[in-house]
Amino acid sequence: MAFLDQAQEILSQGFDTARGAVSGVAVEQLGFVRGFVRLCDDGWGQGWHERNGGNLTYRMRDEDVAAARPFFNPEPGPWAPMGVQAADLGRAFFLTTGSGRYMRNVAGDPAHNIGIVEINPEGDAWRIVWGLTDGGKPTSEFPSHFMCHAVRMRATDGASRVLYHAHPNNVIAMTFVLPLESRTFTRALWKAMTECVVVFPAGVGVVPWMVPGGADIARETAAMMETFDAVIWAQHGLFAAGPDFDTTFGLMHTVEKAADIYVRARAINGGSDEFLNTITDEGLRAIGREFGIKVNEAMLGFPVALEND
Ligand code: 2HA
Ligand code: ZN
Repeated sequence: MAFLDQAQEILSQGFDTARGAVSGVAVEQLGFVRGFVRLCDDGWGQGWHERNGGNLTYRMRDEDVAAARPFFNPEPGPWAPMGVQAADLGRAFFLTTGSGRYMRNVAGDPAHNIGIVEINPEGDAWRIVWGLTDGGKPTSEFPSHFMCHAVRMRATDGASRVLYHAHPNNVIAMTFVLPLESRTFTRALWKAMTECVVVFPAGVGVVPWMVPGGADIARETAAMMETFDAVIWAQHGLFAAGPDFDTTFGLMHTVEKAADIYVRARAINGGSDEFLNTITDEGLRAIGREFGIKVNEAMLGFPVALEND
């Protein structure tokens, strides 16, 4: 009997090991996981993810869940309360980077550095069903991601699925010198590069400096995401939302590139923001008309005709 017990134990350990090995490889091959991993690697390549900086989440489609489910852990982890709630994300599944894990390491070992969490029916707790091996947990910014997902999902009729947080240098540098207002940042960025108004026609939100990682910054950021799909955190970084990995990475990239140009233009202008040449508000409106895009009028000055009234 003892021999049989031992044999059974060895067999089941063998199954678990084999299952674990196959699961890692199999989940990694799924399209949404490959897109997620590529974004992490691209962000690292851009220099936006020092040490464990930055994080990424993806709200999975039903078909993503169905494809990954055969490889879920035999026993899900325990429920962990989030300190925030969004009832319409109850029972959703997210792919997420891990707390304290490095973007630099994601491509080399996805199962260790990222994982899939399931949300409880009430929408206020997660549990790990795949990945984040060796005691990992979802990103410390999961509450902010979660609340922003809820808002962007509603604002886009379900289209928004990706939430990306990074620490790009020039966006952060701008938060040292400009008033921390959405309108000021939006105008500076729109006028830094012609296509910005097409890429983020609503503008960018700005959240003043706050302690990261908690429910307070999650609520502030989510409130901004009612209007904007890009929100700057002063002295910290940027949050970007989008329907897929390309669009979301592209948004992060475009905002940071515009910030880079703005910072350079000010530097070669002796630090002043009084530029000799700039894009006018009428120019921004004209781009909107030409590209069939609704530009957020609240960010623009009065039309010339009104100003002269
Ligand atoms: O993951 O970026 O904001 C580390 C962070 C926290
Ligand atoms: Zn951060």
